[in-house]
Amino acid sequence: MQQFAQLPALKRAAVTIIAHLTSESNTALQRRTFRELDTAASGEVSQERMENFLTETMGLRLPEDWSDVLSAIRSRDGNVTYLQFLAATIPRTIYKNDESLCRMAFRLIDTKKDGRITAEELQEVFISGGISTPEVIINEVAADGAGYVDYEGFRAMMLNDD
Ligand SMILES: [Ca+2]
Repeated sequence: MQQFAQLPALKRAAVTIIAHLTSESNTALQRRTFRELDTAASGEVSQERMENFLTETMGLRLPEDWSDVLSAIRSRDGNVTYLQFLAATIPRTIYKNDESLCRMAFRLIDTKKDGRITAEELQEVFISGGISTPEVIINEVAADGAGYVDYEGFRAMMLNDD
């Protein structure tokens, strides 16, 4: 989860899409963990519940940048949904080893189907997520001054471990 918060925003968005697309057999452990967390079966868990689970049940120490981690995965009301949890905990090998998932995610964001993801498209696709700085997000990944991310750049971003 700590690593998830440090990913470029475009990659976090792509991983969230991939978490949606990947088969359930790939995410059985995550599903089980979330079910343990979500005792009310409401599909989301509170920040407090998440913290208690990690520290008391799992015996972990919260990372120093825990507030960054949380702001990367929680929704506006402060809760963490299953999809957000899944995106933050999905093993990288799932999309590293299965390029078709990367292609699907790229195509979903490239709404004009011209092989380039632009700030405008990012805004369109994630309008509900309230992306306020699509240009910044694109330029974080795009080649200098290009203003878009092509599939090659997208794939490289997904394979990059930073
Ligand atoms: Ca496009």
